[in-house]
Amino acid sequence: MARTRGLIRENLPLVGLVIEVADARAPRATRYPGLGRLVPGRPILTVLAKADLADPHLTSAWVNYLRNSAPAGHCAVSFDASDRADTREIRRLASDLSLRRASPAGGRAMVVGLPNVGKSTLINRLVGRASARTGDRPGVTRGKQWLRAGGGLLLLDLPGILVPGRLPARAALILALLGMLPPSAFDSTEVARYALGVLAAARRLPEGLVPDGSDLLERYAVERGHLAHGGRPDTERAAVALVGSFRDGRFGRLTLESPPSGASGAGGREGPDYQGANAKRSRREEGAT
Ligand SMILES: Nc1nc2c(ncn2[C@@H]2O[C@H](COP(=O)(O)OP(=O)(O)OP(=O)(O)O)[C@@H](O)[C@H]2O)c(=O)[nH]1
Ligand SMILES: [Mg+2]
Repeated sequence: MARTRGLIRENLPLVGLVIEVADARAPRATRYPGLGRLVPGRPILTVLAKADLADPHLTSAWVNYLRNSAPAGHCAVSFDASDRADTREIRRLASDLSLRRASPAGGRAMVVGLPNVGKSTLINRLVGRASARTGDRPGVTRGKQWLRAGGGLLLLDLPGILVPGRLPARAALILALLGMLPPSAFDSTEVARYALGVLAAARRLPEGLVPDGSDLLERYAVERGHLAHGGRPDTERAAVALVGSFRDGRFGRLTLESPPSGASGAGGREGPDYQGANAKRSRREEGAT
């Protein structure tokens, strides 16, 4: 959304800190790539939200990686909206970092990130009540809104920013799977097939579904009773159901991307980057990364 980039530029002089929200399940694909250039001269606190849905070991590895690789003065932290200790820690960090700037920008922070990543939810936790509207679809916040978070902290809630241009195929699949793209922007059967590839690699396929080379989505549709006329598997309906279950964490805590190798993680564990069914094509389309 070009309009959100305009709002960020316009309001930058008013804040001492930028709080960047990304999804702990895919901290690479869900960060806005040009953020540093968009907010020059401001520290960035990267918050890996929805940590309750992500693999905790990989979340620690990502936080370590981001802390070690970020420019001085920046910071990274994970966030589970149901964990009060996480909220307290972010409130403390945000106050400290934003107050490094003199008033009036000191003590003020803007919260930025892709649509549906959890910006307004984070703000509501920091504020201590449901002041900003939230919802499980992209595009809930439409205008800007300042909210007082206590401890002298003032927060700016903004609509989501969209990555400009065409996304690499794998990033698009991840964003679609995590609910950060409007349903009109992707083919749900393609996204469901990617999700099934992830679940197969993680050995988390729904019970009764064995990866034997045949079409997993068709068999999932049959198993779940998603049938069209004539008893054919209704892969569209099955795909929507599967993607919904994945987003709700019903297949367990899963992270889709690991930090670059060599990054120190808790316990030294590195998870696979799930390439899903489109592995070869995606890598080719993304080019050397
Ligand atoms: N499980 C879980 N869900 C979360 C968490 N944080 C946010 N959500 C859910 O994610 C969805 C999106 O949250 P919002 O706070 O509305 O996201 P947003 O970034 O403000 O979205 P837009 O305003 O549409 O750009 C909502 O359904 C939230 O309940 C979290 O820590 N854990
Ligand atoms: Mg919002």
